[in-house]
Amino acid sequence: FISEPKTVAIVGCPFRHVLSPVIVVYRTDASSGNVLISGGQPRVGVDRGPIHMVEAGLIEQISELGWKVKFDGHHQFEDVNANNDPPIGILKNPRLVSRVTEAVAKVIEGHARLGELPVTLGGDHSLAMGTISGTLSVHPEACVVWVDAHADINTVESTDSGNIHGMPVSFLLGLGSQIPEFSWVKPILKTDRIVYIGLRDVDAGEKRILRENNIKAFSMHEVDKYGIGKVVEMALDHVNPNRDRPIHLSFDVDALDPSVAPSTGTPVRGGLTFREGHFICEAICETGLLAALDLMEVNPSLADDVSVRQTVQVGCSLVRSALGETLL
Ligand code: B3U
Ligand code: MN
Ligand code: MN
Repeated sequence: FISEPKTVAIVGCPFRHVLSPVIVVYRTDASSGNVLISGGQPRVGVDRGPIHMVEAGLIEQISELGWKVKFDGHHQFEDVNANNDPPIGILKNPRLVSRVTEAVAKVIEGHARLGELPVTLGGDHSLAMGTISGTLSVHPEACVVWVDAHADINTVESTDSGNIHGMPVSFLLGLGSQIPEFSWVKPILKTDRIVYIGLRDVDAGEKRILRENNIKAFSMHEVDKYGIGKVVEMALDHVNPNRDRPIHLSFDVDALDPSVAPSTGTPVRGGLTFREGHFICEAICETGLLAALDLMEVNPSLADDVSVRQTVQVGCSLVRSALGETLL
């Protein structure tokens, strides 16, 4: 399904619908003595992660691996007015997220139809609603490998945060009550066509959803128990038993341990090592079935320069591993 000359299309999505952990200011209330926490307002808009990755030389690096690379600039989202977008229930910026992800879905679909391999740089993981919709509209038989600290499978009913980056999988599966603003998202993903690797911060409601729908997940516990090699093999045996389905790899950089990828919105300790993360990408590359790749949640807006550089470098090297870079 990837045509000759083998072409990667870089889809830069510098979009974030909510700036997760905001700079927190602690002060003490004079009368009560209580510590008050005042965060900045969640801000909506640009995320420079994808811009950093391209500036770090990602396009050239992919070319050196023998790919033809298409990149005509990052997607522009600033025309969307976040102020006209009141919450629906507690979902934050629902119209904005819907418009952005629908646009991304069309872009990914276009590249997939041309036989190109779309590599989407995010940006927050709500974007995967778009990328996976795009992939599945061209390759309905495709499967999804979702690498993340989080399951991102909250429904409209189960979400506590209202952050849509914690929900894209439920939208793709058609779980939970449907909201008209997202009617373009078709429930085209089947519960046995997605598998998780790296989970360690899963909400109680999400655990129930995973269990009730029999969705296969390899948490960090299984990575520790079996080793990453066995986990990837078991994951692929589940979603791709005959190794004949196209694979959409959606990689949230927060799957890696924060010591490896510190510059991300919701770091969770106890994550994948540098090598475990790369092994997943290398092993999926070796199948020859990679049809689309997301590298999400690189977030330079909070961390210091050293952490940003480290995370951007790791992001680029994960992409290279998925596209054929080998150690020997
Ligand atoms: N499960 C929580 C936290 C979370 C999910 N994804 C991220 N954070 N990045 C939620 O908000 O749904
Ligand atoms: Mn995620
Ligand atoms: Mn995550």
